[in-house]
Amino acid sequence: MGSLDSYNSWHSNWRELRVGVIGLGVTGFSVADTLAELGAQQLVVAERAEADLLDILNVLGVQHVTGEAAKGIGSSISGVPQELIDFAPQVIVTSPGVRPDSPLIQWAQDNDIAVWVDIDLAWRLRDKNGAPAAWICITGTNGKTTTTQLTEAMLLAGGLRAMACGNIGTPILDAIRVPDGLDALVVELSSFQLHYLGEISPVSSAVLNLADDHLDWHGGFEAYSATKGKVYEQTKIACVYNVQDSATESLVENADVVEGARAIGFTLGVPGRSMVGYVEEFLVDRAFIDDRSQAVEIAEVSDIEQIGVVTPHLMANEAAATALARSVGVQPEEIKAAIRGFKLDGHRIELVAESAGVRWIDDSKATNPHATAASLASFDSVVWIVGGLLKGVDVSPLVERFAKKLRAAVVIGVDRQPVLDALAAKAPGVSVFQVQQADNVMAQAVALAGSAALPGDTVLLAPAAASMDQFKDYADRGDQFAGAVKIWLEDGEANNGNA
Ligand code: UMA
Repeated sequence: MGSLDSYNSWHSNWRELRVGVIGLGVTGFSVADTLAELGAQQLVVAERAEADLLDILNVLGVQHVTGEAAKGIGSSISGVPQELIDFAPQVIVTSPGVRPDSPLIQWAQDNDIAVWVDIDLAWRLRDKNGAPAAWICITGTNGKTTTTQLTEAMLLAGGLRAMACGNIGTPILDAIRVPDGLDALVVELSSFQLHYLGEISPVSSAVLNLADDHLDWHGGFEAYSATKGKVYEQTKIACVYNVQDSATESLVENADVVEGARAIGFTLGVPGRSMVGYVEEFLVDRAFIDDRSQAVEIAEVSDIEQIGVVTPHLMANEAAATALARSVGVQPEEIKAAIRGFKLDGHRIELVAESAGVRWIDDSKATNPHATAASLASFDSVVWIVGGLLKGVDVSPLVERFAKKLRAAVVIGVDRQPVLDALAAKAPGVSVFQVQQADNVMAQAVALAGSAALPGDTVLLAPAAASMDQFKDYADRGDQFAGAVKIWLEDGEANNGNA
């Protein structure tokens, strides 16, 4: 491993390094493209790969093993392609979605081959344009993307050349390679990326909250939570934690940080010293001011209202982003301007339609029970569209907690039985409908939900599960919901007109 220490700069001699790149999705492609630019020797291994990406690799002269050949059937080590074994890489850069128990990762570990993710590579390459950008790293079970976008907006309002990247969708190596460089990277990190991550040293970092998610991948909550805590390691200025979620504070306490780094809390309540929080209708900072017996006003809740439904988790995300932005010197009025101009992405408690006293809300982004809980808590009487890939998470506590709010539940998804069992056990009085056919899932779900809803109800798509069993991704699930709602309402009006 020692020999890898010399690869610590964009300007190192990468030509001598042999790298195995695993996966050819968003991450794998950015890694291969970067390594080609650096002149490193590389072999890309990916079970699934899009033809146009392979065409580009061919143009770049990058070797690759894909499809069936990538499965390593019949090679000297089962599951590892012979080409990779023969290539004898010094380091593997894996895509985050590759499971740690996969044969390739096991083989690398058994043979003392270092395993990096793109974030490790990016850290080593951060001096491409001279002085490296400040890294602000954000993780948590929910709210990562919104908080990352908010932080980016606040930094931009503060005049910093900032870019959101990482799990949010723009691979970090694209941010590293922005011509002329950046002042700050706002890096959303998933638990998968953190699992593989080695040592980096962010300026500031945050764990927004911790709840069950991806338990099958990590092998349990303890491992998942410890993985999230890695984000605080070697932080230089501010470790931002959630005052209402003490597990996040414990992660800060257990982290090895750079001397002088401070623990900064964010809260929905009145902030203590070294916290950002709310006093009546004001978002205030009691952390980054000279006299911490005072508080400085950042914004009013009415500024947040223009973004959309003011849910507790949106307020929490605002407070967390404010703490991160303040930690790098963004001024209160700049933060306020960023909040006032901010737009949420789609599929996050998005009002799709309102008709006959029924609100139709798309929260397809709620892919785990924690996110769905935030959603269910925001409405009174709900027809709930639920289900999908559960990822090893138990939905019973969620059903139990919100049973009283449910008018009805419409169950979608392939993993249907655990959801049906939870509803039967924890919400016995609630009408439950199942989408039976595998095609046109959302049209059926919307029709069932629409028939069950009464004036004053909210039909809420907040599935507490991932979408890939029946949809392309959560965005596709949300788009199909919105489309089906439109058609169902139009048909309903047509039918009423005919009557
Ligand atoms: N592959 C294999 N074997 C495997 C798994 C994957 O060969 O066992 C290969 C396939 O060739 C496939 C490629 O790896 O083409 C896909 O890699 P990936 O699943 O790691 O996905 P990427 O396209 O590289 O996207 C990843 C993140 N995806 C995951 O972690 C699953 C994206 O987050 C992220 O935006 C992107 O890197 C850039 O950093 C998405 C996500 O769903 C949005 N994240 C999860 C979440 O937020 O809950 C963690």
